[in-house]
Amino acid sequence: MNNNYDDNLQKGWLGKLEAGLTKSSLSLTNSLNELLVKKKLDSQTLEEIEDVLITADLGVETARKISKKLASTRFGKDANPTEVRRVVADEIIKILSPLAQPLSLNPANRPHVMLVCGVNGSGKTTTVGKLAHKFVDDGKHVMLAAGDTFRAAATEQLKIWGERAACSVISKETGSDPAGLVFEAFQQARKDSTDVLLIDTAGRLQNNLELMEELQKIIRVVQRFDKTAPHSCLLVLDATVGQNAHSQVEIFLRMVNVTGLILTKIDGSAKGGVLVSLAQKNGLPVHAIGVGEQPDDLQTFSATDFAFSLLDIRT
Ligand SMILES: Nc1nc2c(ncn2[C@@H]2O[C@H](COP(=O)(O)OP(=O)(O)O)[C@@H](O)[C@H]2O)c(=O)[nH]1
Ligand SMILES: [Mg+2]
Repeated sequence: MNNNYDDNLQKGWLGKLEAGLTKSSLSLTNSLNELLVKKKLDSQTLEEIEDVLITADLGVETARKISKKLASTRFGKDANPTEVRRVVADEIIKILSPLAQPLSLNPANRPHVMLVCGVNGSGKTTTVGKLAHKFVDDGKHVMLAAGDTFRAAATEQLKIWGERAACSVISKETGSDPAGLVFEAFQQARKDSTDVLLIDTAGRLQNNLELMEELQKIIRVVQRFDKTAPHSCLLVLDATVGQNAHSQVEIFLRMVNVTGLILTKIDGSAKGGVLVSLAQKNGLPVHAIGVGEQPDDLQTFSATDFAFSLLDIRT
């Protein structure tokens, strides 16, 4: 009974992941399938495969690696699209597996502080809401800090997520100092024996310096209570921006000590492959991916599920 339930749950997840990655998968697999009709794996075909992989945002390095692998194992043979897709998937799994690390809470942290950052519209507030749901479901006592005091709508949006997840939201009027708000939130969290404090932030990238100062001030404030905080510093990236995600990672790495990534909007993106080049380049853990706007549309990241869905491989 339990196994069936787990199986169904697993199928549900996979179905969502596959559906989410449909756009990315279609463009990649169609290009590969079309390219490989009646072809031998010669130098020209390998180069063309490389181009397709680069176009799918997998990155130049990964594309080269895959074409080398194909050259060393299948050179001169008929290009079987299914086999090629399998080789691509296996390479992606190799790259992503070490980075697929679920987000974990350390119970020694009272509370465990998660700072969530990223540019405007990347999905920070939504991700904070989804994480709140997940932790509440796990029986944790969760508190949210509405650190994006720049936009009134952001606070309202977080309050709605807080209500849905039945956890408290600490907020202040628009324009308040986010660090002051976080100070109050931390005090309250300690009083309430909160397990996890999730801090939403603003993402005004048009003013890098201000944003950096704001984030660093928030960090200084939490470190007054706990030198080891924030225990997680999550960078939220929108998968639809493709290669732009690289510059966002660079910018945020200069501002804060990013401990892991969450990639959102995989469901609306044809550029899900960018996750592979991001991983290859930065070696940052990938904790979860967003596949929709509902509370349970945040999946723990699995390299194999991701690669098989992206290459449309069914087991
Ligand atoms: N389809 C889809 N939409 C998402 C996902 N995550 C966030 N969104 C939507 O993206 C928009 C911006 O999200 P928001 O959380 O407000 O971004 P923020 O500015 O970084 O806080 C909202 O309309 C969200 O509903 C996701 O994984 N999939
Ligand atoms: Mg927001």
